[in-house]
Amino acid sequence: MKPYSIPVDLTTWMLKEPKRRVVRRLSDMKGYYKDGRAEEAAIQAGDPVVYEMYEPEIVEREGDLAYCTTTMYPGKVGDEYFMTKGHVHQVRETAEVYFFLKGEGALICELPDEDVDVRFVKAGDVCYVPAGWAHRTVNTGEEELVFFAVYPGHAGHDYAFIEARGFSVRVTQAPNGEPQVVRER
Ligand code: M6P
Ligand code: ZN
Repeated sequence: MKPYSIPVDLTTWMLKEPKRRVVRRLSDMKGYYKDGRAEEAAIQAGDPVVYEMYEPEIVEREGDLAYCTTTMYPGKVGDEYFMTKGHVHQVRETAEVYFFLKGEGALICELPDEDVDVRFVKAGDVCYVPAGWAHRTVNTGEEELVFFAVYPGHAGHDYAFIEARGFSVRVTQAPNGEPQVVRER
């Protein structure tokens, strides 16, 4: 790999000409939301895009850094805000940095069987996800939530781990309209 630079659109924060664009619709994450009936109804009603990712380069080599921008759309399934699938890194000894660029939301981090941390974030916040912690982002706002993420190229995404056990908390809208953290177990 050689040094390079790429422009970012400072309004949308999209990376210009990404090599890979991944779009995740609700149907790509069946079973993730607590309210299965609301999930199925939303899929039947149009299957909304929940989030998309833009990667400038496909980086998998140890020593290099992978990075991408994620745009999460506003929305809910039942009272649960739109969220990412969430993952833990296949190589557990790898961390990640998030820089929130637009909107407001929550970052759920969980060290399996040990600890869980939910922090409410907004544009301008930088978050550090230490090695070994699973992570999921939630859009609690009424506009897009956009963030930039950087992590070791060889980290890998372990989704099966999250599919099997989920996170121990969910972020939902309380009756007063505010986001709240609800424990699952
Ligand atoms: C961030 C990074 C990416 C991740 C994306 C979406 O941009 O952590 O590695 O792919 O969020 O999250 P997920 O992979 O859990 O769907
Ligand atoms: Zn990650």
